[in-house]
Amino acid sequence: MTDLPLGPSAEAPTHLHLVGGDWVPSGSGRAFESRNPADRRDLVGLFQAGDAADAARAIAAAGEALPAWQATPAPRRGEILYRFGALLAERKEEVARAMTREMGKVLPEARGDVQEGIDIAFLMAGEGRRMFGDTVPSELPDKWAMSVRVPIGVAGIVTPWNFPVAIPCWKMMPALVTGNTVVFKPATDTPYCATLLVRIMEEAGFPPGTVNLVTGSGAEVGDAIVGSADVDVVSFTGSTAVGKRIAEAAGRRLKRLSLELGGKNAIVVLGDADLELAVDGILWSAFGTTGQRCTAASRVIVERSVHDGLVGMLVERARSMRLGSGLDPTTDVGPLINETALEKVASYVEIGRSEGAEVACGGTPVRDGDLAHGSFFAPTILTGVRPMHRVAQEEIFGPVLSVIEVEDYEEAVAAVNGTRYGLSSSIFTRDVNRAFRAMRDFRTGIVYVNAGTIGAETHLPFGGVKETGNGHREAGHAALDTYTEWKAVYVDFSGRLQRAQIDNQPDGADPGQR
Ligand code: UN1
Repeated sequence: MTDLPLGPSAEAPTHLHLVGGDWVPSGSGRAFESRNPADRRDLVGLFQAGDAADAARAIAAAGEALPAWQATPAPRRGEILYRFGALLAERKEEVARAMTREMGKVLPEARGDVQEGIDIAFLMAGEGRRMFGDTVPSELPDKWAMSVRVPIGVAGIVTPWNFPVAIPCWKMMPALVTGNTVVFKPATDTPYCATLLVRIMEEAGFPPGTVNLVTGSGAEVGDAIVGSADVDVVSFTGSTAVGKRIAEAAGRRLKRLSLELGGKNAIVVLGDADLELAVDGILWSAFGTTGQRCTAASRVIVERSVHDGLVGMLVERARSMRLGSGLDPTTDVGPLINETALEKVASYVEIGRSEGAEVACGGTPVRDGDLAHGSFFAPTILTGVRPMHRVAQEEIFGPVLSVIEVEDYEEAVAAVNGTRYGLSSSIFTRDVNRAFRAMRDFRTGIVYVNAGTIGAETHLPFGGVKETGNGHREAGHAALDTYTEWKAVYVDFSGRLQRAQIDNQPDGADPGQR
């Protein structure tokens, strides 16, 4: 992100912040550009380089909107989510195309990203009429006991660029339906997608101040949101390093925090697997979204008996994958998000080589012809990787797949679990007993059998163990836990004082009176 003085641009529209229902410029007087990663000559737009004062104004607006929004019955709030889901469905193609242009993923995947936003909107709209609590018997006669979910307050939503619609929706939909108001800070690589999304939310009827948008850097806007005493819950998806910093800042204020962080996801291929199917699953998981998913497969752990055959098939298919603009229907793999990402990916290939891995295909940026103006990197397969090599341990977030050869299932499990992350994992086998063992043994928040590591559905909990997060889950009804407090309510209709744990015991007398 390079800051520019803010002024009208002949080249591209300038977009504003949404604060308390008004579209307003940043007080900073600065702007930043968003460009197409497939062709940097294409300027998508100019966006406000927000600062801490902008964040503070948005937080105040969210706070002001809170009482009315909390007082709105949850089913009514849900109806606005339904309208949003329906509008997003109507505008799916437009939003998907904007996403491909701004973020680079191929159009069918961009449509999938928008669809995930629609799905969570409808799922959470329904929560407006569920949001189950417990109604349980009291241990005392003539007494009622129940628990209800209550909103926490202002939610700070800090999102990455790799799912520019789905992830903000995963976070904002449960936050809003449960009665929180939102300050949304999207990644600086995808501010246009965020602006479109918020405009559609506005059109759906979210009242002024319930959703506020502030664009700008993590250092200025993100830190201001996380550090604010008036933000009650923060949800962040991004790197483990940034997540740890946020956890420290939020911890100082005992703030509710949901973190969705790195992954080093593995696909295990056993000797009895359907290899054609495994190859399809591996390529889709490793090179889909150019490897830029938290759930992407970056390791294949394969039994010796099928290692050479599998590698041969993978390399042949990977070599034939076409790089290009995601808007071109013949493209298999789009660009990386920016040049910094490309340099990081290239450096990991070198690290792999220096550790003794062999580059079986890819390994270099691609700058020929039409690709000269984008950040393209060839789908890369490294062989001869050992489980403790850096390329098998660290998140690369690009189209680099490490192949690890193992002797048997036990060695495969040790390799799957031998990283600091634990998001997604998969096994290809025809042996039902070993499939069930994998479901038990793989220490990840998501396990797939005979499918790749990507493609989670929005009505199941999404998240991981170890340094992938801090124990929260997104999506599914589990997402409600991030954005609500439990309130336990007791109603005594006996008309007399009843002491729990005392008056209902056989020796009901107070020990002090015995
Ligand atoms: C992410 O990469 O952070 O399961 C989210 C999947 C998608 C979501 C990925 N449904 O790959």
